[in-house]
Amino acid sequence: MTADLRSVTILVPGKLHEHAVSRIGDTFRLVSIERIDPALVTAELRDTVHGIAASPAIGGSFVGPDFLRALPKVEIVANYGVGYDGIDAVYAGAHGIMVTNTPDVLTEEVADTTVGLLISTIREFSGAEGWLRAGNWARKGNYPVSRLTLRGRSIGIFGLGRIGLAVARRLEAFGLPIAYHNRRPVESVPYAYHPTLKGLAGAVDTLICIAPGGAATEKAIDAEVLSALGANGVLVNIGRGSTVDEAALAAALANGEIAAAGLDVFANEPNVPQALLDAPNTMLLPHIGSASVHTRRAMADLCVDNLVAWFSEARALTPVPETKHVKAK
Ligand code: NAP
Ligand code: 8YV
Repeated sequence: MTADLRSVTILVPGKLHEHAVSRIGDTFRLVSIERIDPALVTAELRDTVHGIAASPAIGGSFVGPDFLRALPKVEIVANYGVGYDGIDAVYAGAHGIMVTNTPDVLTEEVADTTVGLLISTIREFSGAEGWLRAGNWARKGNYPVSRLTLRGRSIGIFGLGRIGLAVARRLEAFGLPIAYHNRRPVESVPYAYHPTLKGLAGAVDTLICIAPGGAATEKAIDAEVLSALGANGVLVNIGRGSTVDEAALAAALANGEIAAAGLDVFANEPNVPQALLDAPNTMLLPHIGSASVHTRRAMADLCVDNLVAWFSEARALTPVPETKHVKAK
């Protein structure tokens, strides 16, 4: 690597994938602090840090105006993850700071996880395995047949983007009809578009959320949407926990207003509300959508490749839309 990059200081606040940390250390001057917190920014960091690599989705921390103001020389924030709701990208874009994320390299993995979560939720794989491991198969006989089936279901996708489309293609191959809701219809897809989320929920019995988090989708899946989904309804959320009103969801499950839910993401990770832990007919996963060695390494590489491209070629490989206009200094 060139001597130039060695003199560029990159801050890693909090935990980051070890391959990303190792590549940053081999390529740049790496500094770290315990968490994303402006109070931890020293005068030395203030004067020297030109880039940040972070995974703000973990632990609910946020790269916001306070943190960016504390680091006035920062030119780029490289997010480890495609969802960048942990960064104030609008503020960054307005202040000449590039934000990058890690799209595409995780799309197929997350789509695979979504389909696995959907089937496990409906066919109760977790409960059935627990039955076997507890010795109930030999002692009591067969695990009860599942109340629910994927057969005959109609799928609604909230967020037909890169991952949503990969999920749709998989489920199309399962012989299931697909509809979706985005702010805008997607051209050249054969799926039915619904201009409102409630309209989509009312038209299907299986709602899969793979929309981004943030203010625009905050608690979008609320009591009304769940009621529209109906008593045979299944919700799968692999997008962001903030998109679901978790109290309303727990109540809907407890009261039988919907039939089941499969959740990979939660509003306040890693804390899962007791009401959801207690709710019947749920499959709960600890945010593992992209979590294979293969895919996490590809995400780490793309996160660091963005920093390398920025500081050696004055361009970002995968800028987020809010900062596409930002030019290197
Ligand atoms: P993407 O290609 O940008 O797709 C996002 C889709 O959501 C777009 O179709 C967009 O369409 C729609 N959308 C955005 N805001 C909306 C709103 N306010 N109302 C309705 N629709 C909206 O992103 P992606 O790569 O598929 O990733 C999607 C999300 O998945 C990420 O942001 C992240 O939160 C989540 N994710 C989770 C995991 C996990 O491990 N569980 C892993 C990866 C990603 P319009 O712009 O037309 O509205
Ligand atoms: C990551 C994700 O695990 O890419 C995303 O948006 O939610 C996951 O792939 C997460 O961002 C890593 O912190």
